Amino acid sequence: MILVLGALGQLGLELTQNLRQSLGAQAVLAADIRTPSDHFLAEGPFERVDCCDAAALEALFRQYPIDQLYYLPALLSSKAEKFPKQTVETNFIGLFHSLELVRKYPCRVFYPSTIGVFSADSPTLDTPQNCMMRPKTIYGTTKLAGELLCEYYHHKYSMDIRSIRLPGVISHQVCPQGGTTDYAVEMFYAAQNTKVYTSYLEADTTLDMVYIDDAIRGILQLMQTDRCCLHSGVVYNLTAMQFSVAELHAALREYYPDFELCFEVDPLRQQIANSWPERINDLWAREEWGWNPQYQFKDMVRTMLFHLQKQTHV
Ligand code: AKB
Repeated sequence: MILVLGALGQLGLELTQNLRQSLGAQAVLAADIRTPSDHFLAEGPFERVDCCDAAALEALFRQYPIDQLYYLPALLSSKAEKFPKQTVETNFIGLFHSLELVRKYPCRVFYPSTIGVFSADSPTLDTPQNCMMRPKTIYGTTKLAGELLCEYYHHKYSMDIRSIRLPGVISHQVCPQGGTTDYAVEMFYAAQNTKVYTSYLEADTTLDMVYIDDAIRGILQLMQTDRCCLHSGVVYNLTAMQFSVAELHAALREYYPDFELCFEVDPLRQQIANSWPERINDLWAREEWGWNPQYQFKDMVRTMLFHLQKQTHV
């Protein structure tokens, strides 16, 4: 059975749905600290659990025959700055408890990392897998520490742990919350509804992004790869597209010509964005497990608008 911790988040919801479609609803145990909708509850097994509660997590491992764990709970970059203690607990301590349990109840583990592990000291373009990484945010710090913890358990106890450094994820089912790349999703909703968006990032800020379907496909592809092909070890850079705030606005104006963009730059989020790379190098993911995104910028814009229009007409 697969355990998805953090199943109600932006990645968790779509990952759970995707796994349930291919393996059957009963094969995937969704868990989250939040309360699910009745609709979600009806779709398959769910347990309410705090990822920082080691005893509650152990009860799940005792009760269910778990052979894969997706550890998805996280506070994202900008919210993390406001809640550093909760960030350390969720992004790192919960992971530590989970890895300790996996020593006892062996299973394959996925841990999402982020482009936030890089910093202003890292190369901005073509950022290699291994380079100078000195994040100045609590988000980047906990995620980099999480990566190192995964590598430690992998090397020390031969545990099968896999991780991807995700860029901003663009999706339409669950809005991301508390991130720096969230503006991209917010802008789609604004283009469709209010026809005006006030950006907290400057017009020329360019960041790495991926469309949700590609992100989920990548995660599942990595999890299904034979361990012997993963020469680099545990963590992989991944990217699909790069665009600036102004470029997304221009693309949306092709569909909504009266869509306006204003600015009220948030110094905190701008500083975070400035410290992240514009395009990371994901050659190892392409070579070792066949990463190949299907959505480029224009495909992503078209697909997002298609889904959002469908939601409006339901
Ligand atoms: C964030 O903006 O904090 C996240 C991320 C890139 O890790 N979306």
